[in-house]
Amino acid sequence: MEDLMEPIRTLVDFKNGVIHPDRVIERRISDMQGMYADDDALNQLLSIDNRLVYQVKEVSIPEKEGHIIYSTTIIYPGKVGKEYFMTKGHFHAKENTAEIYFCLSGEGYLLMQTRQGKVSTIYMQPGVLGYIPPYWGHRTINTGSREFVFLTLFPGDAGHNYEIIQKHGFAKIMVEENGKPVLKDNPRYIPLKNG
Ligand code: S6P
Ligand code: ZN
Repeated sequence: MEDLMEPIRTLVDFKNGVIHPDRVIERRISDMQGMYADDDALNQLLSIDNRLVYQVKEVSIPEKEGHIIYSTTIIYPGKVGKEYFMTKGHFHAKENTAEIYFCLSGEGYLLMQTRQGKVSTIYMQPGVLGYIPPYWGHRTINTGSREFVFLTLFPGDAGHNYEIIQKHGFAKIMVEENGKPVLKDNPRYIPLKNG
């Protein structure tokens, strides 16, 4: 019983996410360089204000097999050019691990992609649970006019691999056209050679 841990009670607010997080990760426009199709639009925004794009509120859970890590993400409303504010996106380092996203408020899309470039999306609104099976890279996009807030749960030993998305991007991007979100081919996408 050397690993016996005390149970944890966490208060989660539907608008603000985890109320007393152990750690808050902030991603601003400057952290998102190279991730949007329109570099000029990003640099222009950056010259005005290095706005907060999203925040992850984490609870300290051991990053070990057997545990379930949970956190909430808030993506603020906004766009870089025509592209909506979004997370960086990643694969899990241990790729055969799944994840659950549960929308608490706002709206947006869960964009998923395999190494082979197969794409899938789930429209998220309060009450929608999105299941990300093993082997799917994932990113979330706020297509609404308010904060998009969701809870995530994933295996303790999943880990994160940001490199693939940073180098190759997602095959699709979500842009606003005539006031509506539209999924388009990403001009910056570089397919992986061997999947
Ligand atoms: C972790 C999970 C989420 C994201 C968060 C931010 O496996 O998928 O908690 O970390 O939504 O996204 P990203 O891509 O910057 O980690
Ligand atoms: Zn994940």
